[in-house]
Amino acid sequence: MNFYVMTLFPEMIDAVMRESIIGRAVQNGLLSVKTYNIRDYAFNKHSRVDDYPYGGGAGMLMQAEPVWQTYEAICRDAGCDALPVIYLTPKGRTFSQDHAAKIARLDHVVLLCGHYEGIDERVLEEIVTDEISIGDYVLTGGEIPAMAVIDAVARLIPGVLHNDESAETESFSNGLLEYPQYTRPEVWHDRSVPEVLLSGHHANVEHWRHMEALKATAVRRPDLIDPETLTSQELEAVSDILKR
Ligand code: 6GU
Repeated sequence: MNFYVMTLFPEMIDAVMRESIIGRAVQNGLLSVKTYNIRDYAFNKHSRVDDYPYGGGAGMLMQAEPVWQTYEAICRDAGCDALPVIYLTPKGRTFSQDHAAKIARLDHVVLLCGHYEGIDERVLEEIVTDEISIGDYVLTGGEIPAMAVIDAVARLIPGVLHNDESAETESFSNGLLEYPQYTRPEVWHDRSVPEVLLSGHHANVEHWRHMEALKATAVRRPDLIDPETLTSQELEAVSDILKR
């Protein structure tokens, strides 16, 4: 899996991608994250990449040509005629686990980080294949969203997570939020670990975890639950919560 990030702040991405699980995966050759500074592809001697919007208004826009030249350089490096380009913008579709899974199947993907008030629409029309937002709030640029996308996709690539970090059992992989977890000591601040977890009865533990996950989801994210798909026992456990 090869990520190519078009940005005005490559150091931001490079620094984060060296750390932790993603850093280890890059070291192990399971993924690559290559940053391209759009300013390096400015076509004027002052390395300017922004200009005033036609029609007036506040703020500056990123010009089309440096973005285009950066994209062309990436295509040359990747040895491809064209590449999928995801533009990180608050106008995009909200990023989800499904979206991450689809991206994880690609060999190459370009992430375009906007800054200023936006990017000249014409280069977006020519190169962008998908637009992603990471939520309904506005950030100063697309770098943090790009890193969120890389992180969510990377952990789905086989080998990136070790067995004890498995992607399987966590929030969203089964459409539910995570069940509560406990480690030693057995009693802390007068709070005991739920009895069933000490029982050694694997099936009971699994059942308890499933019901806790379902209840947590009903309380926090009822929008993730379709009551039609629940068994009568599940429905009984959450119907009061869902009615609230
Ligand atoms: Cl992708 N970009 C910016 N600038 N702000 C955001 C965002 C993206 N997603 C949520 N807020």
